[in-house]
Amino acid sequence: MSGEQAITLFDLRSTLTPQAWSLHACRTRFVLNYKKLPYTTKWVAFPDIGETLSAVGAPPTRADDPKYSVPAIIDAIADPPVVLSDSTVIADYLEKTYPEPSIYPHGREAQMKWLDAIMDDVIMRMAFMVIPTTPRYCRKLMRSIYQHEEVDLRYARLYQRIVQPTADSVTFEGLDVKDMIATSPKEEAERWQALEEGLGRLSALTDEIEHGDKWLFGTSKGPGYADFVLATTLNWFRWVGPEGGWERIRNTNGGKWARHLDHVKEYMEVL
Ligand SMILES: N[C@@H](CCC(=O)N[C@@H](CS)C(=O)NCC(=O)O)C(=O)O
Repeated sequence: MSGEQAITLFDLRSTLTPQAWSLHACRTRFVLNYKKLPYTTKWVAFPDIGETLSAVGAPPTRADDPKYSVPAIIDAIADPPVVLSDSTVIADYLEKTYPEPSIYPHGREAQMKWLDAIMDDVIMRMAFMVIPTTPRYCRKLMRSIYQHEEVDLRYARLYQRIVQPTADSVTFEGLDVKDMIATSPKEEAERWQALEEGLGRLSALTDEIEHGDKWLFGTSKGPGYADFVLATTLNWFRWVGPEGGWERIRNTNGGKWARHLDHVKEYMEVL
């Protein structure tokens, strides 16, 4: 299949190997890999997301600035090509257009309900540890990409809300990032406890699902979309979360989370 008949996935550029780490874009990559769709990744630096995506006609994902986010895709297999953004919109489109194998075993509604549980029990709890540490990490990454002053300034302006986490305007999912930074060992311990409780609750939820031996939200035939969302979440924590954080949780709940990341490896190729 020629390059023109492939899908382009817009993802965040980084100095990691492989580069992929975006919580949301990795969801799309899992779906593309699982459905064996031909694709290439276009790596976009965080400050260039808006300019790059508006230029290709990707729909904005937010009403207010910053209006654009990754993932976005251009499906050039379709005629005319289809340009989309937002991980859930893209997942629905890929499922409808390329139905086999399905990412929605147990039905879309069930997968979305489990996605909400992952959000409440894991993402929001991890966010208190990842978001406050990511700015430092992003800045280091970006400095190594951008050398000259002009771009560094541009980056600083665009990233104000995350590179200066003490600024009043910094929010994540409606939370002020400065309130997310633990200010005492007691608070730090409470964050860990909240995450461990959340993981415990999610673990109990997965035990209620008839999912076969391998997948937590799928069937004996294959994974479900929530398996991919959980995997991107665990990887996010592992790659850009607090130092030693993954080691602390990987073997909780009977080693379920470490096993899960082993299982998804086959769909983690970065093309
Ligand atoms: N609702 C969107 C959210 C995507 C999102 O927040 N992506 C982040 C990277 S993980 C992003 O591009 N952020 C750019 C920004 O906030 O300026 C989705 O599900 O795709």
